[in-house]
Amino acid sequence: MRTDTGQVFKLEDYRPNDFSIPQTGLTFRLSPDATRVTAVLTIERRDGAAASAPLVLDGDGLVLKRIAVDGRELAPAEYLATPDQLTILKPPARFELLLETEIAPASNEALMGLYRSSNVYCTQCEAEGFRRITYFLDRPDILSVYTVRIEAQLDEAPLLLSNGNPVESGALAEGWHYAVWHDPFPKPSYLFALVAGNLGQVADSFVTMSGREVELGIYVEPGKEGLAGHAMDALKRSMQWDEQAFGREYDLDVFNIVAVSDFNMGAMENKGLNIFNDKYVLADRETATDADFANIEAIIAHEYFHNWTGNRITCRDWFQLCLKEGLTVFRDHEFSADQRSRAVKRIAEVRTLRAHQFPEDQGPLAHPVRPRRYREINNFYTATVYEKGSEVVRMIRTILGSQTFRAGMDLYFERHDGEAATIEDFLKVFEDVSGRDLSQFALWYHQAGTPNLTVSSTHNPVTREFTLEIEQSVPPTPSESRKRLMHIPLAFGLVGAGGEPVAYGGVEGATVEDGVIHIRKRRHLVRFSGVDERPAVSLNRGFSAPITLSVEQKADDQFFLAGHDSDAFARWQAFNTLLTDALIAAFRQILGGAKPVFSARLTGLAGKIAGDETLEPAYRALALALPGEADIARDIGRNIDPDAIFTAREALVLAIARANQDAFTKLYGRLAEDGPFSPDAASAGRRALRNILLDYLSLLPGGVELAARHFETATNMTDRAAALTVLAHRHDGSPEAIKALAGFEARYGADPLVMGKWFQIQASVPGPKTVETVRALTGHAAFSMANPNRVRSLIGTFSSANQTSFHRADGEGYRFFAQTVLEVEKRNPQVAARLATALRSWRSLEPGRQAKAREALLAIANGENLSADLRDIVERTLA
Ligand code: 0A1
Ligand code: ZN
Repeated sequence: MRTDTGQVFKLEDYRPNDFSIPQTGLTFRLSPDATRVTAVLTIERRDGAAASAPLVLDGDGLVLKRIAVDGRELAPAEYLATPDQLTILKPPARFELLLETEIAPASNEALMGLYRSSNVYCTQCEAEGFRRITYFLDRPDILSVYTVRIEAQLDEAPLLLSNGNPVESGALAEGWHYAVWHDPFPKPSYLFALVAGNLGQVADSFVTMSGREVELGIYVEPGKEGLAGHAMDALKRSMQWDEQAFGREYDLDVFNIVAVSDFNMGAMENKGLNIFNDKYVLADRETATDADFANIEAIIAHEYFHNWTGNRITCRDWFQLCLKEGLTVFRDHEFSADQRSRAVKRIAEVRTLRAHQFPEDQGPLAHPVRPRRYREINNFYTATVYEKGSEVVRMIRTILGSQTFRAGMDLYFERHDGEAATIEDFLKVFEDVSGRDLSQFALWYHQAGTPNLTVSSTHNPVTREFTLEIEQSVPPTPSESRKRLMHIPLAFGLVGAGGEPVAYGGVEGATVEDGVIHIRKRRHLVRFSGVDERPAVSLNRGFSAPITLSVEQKADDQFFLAGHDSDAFARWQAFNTLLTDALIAAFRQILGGAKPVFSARLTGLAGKIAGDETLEPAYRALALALPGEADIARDIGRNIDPDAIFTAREALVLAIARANQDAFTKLYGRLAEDGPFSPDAASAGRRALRNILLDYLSLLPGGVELAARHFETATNMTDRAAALTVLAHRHDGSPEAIKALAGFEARYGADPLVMGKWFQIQASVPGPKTVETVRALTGHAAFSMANPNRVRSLIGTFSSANQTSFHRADGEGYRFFAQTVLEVEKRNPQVAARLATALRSWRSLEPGRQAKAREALLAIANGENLSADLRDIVERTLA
């Protein structure tokens, strides 16, 4: 574990290194406890660097075994080696450096650098893991051409993979063998990868737009080859889509993907050798839900798209992380939108953004999309960098229009291919192709916080003028108390009584182009002339900007838009706003000791939407999924009592179920599966609608039997997991729930990924008891504190998706959590630090819980030998 030096890295301190490493040769002699790494680096002093400058290489916990310059072993006085740094005091201007280090992959539980997962050797080098393999200039602006030789025992590791194209392979003495790989594209060290082990292969090929044939391989645990078909299909569709949508062609002769079961994140875009968390590769109807199928497709695409946005053009430094991540998320979102339903995809994206990025932006961990400082870069793989980063790219397209945006992207690839670039470089291409000034827009990268727009409207029938009064504000965030005014592209529509767009004569008070109001000042009075009747206003259509809105809107208008807005996102939003308003009112009623009541108009509209055959089933399912408890808490903002929120939400579910019992029952019956299983979006949408109807119906008489039948007759994991969730959550402790949980465990006990779902379902059972359940489940045979997926399924779900148990009023949820975070941290600081972010919104709790949450944070902060990762998160959270 890297020691915490407390050092803060600052953007303004960036300067290029005095040296470059044009060539990197690596030889690995693999063994679980003592792998020998020989690095042969061609090093050159850069023009202009002082001749006296020493060469300082990064290391992390390394043991140096040998060092030579141009074939001559160095004397001890000529260098300085610590586990974390190697300094060569008087290096020549151009030389070959030979380094030998010894590392122990089998005991690497942090899963950074070279490690073992189920006896497979694999690597993870982003962000700073390469320095755990050998000493290097481990920073993204050092681009080098790699040649890698891997030696291993043939029976232990018949498969030897690295980046680039295979060059040669053969047998060695005493049962060893070797393979050599060469990657002609200069790359930063974080994209290096090696895999060696015994794996099953699924092979295919792809012919690129210029007619080159690329060999594709997906490698999985032997016996699981049958589960890689969906991933392979998604890969081929991604390759084709990037050619069509962005003109980007694949550039090597081979493209390999390896699935491993111990992985800190989702997947990694190493050049030509993507390494995946197996959760995002393996799928069939029996083991994966529709959500899993969609995630696999999106993550396969994401990593593949990095080949251009991240690999061919990489980041100058880690402050520019969003340059590759925000842009690549935008690309994978567009891919999924093209493959599935655009409207449904957009709603799902916004729900995710609000659930993860909004609380980050509104709490102590808020940071700009391009941060200016960090202590531990691992903690900046955040929803802000990824998801808000993607929204910022989307806004550039909204402002420029699709064609100019594409021209800008073409220029970006042309101008910066082979370089390590910055956000300034990225913005510049769009300024150059459009002739626009994006300097105010650039604040989206530099300024943290979610902007808010307050909007009110007036209509004057005499002057036939319709006026929108719009005011922007950006709330203060840590270390940024004063904010500058942003450029916010606000897509809108004026909707007439029949649902048609309302025509207007002219507009004054703001630039309005193609249905977008460009907000640039603190306050705009936008006046539309020639408007006879007061229209309803549909705002932030398509979620054109990642902001919050405070709109003075009559409930009548909101109901009208929920039924008639021609923009599918805005229509969904209108209904969601009605639900949120009703839930917040109910929350207040409960705190005041009253029983909540809901209008028949609202519960009736839920029924209407459910049965509206003009809407896609997936869309209807999303509309019926009420705002989550955490969403409601975020909208309330302060003095949160999670129990009252839970009660309010349950009351609304019941009210909707009761008001629509007959219609829901009939629709549920009609949606029963009739044809063969398909994971496609339309079939998944029907399952989603049927499963949410089950959730409602399960609260009515006969509900538990219905859910048990749904479980028993399920022919796929989506339906089975949905029914199990309903039984466990809504009928906790019932014989049906107990039987289903046991049946699921008996059936899937030997499948670790599916058992993850079983842990997840139980960790999210509402109510105080779940703390004890989760504590007991940490002792289950299928659970392991060393496996990130299992830790996330059980502990991550408990802390981020169980409001009533995690936030138990007596603080027991927090105490258990703090202990567990410290236990995970001993092995894997990165996973522990990410877990700990579950407490980031502690200040919005009511005072009693707030005090208990703070105690838990202090208990973590007082842990012994805290890693840089965890210390950074707890200290910022407490600050
Ligand atoms: N670049 C990857 C994410 C990633 C980041 C860090 C990792 O280290 C543990 C692993 C993966 C992506 O965006 O997919
Ligand atoms: Zn990425």
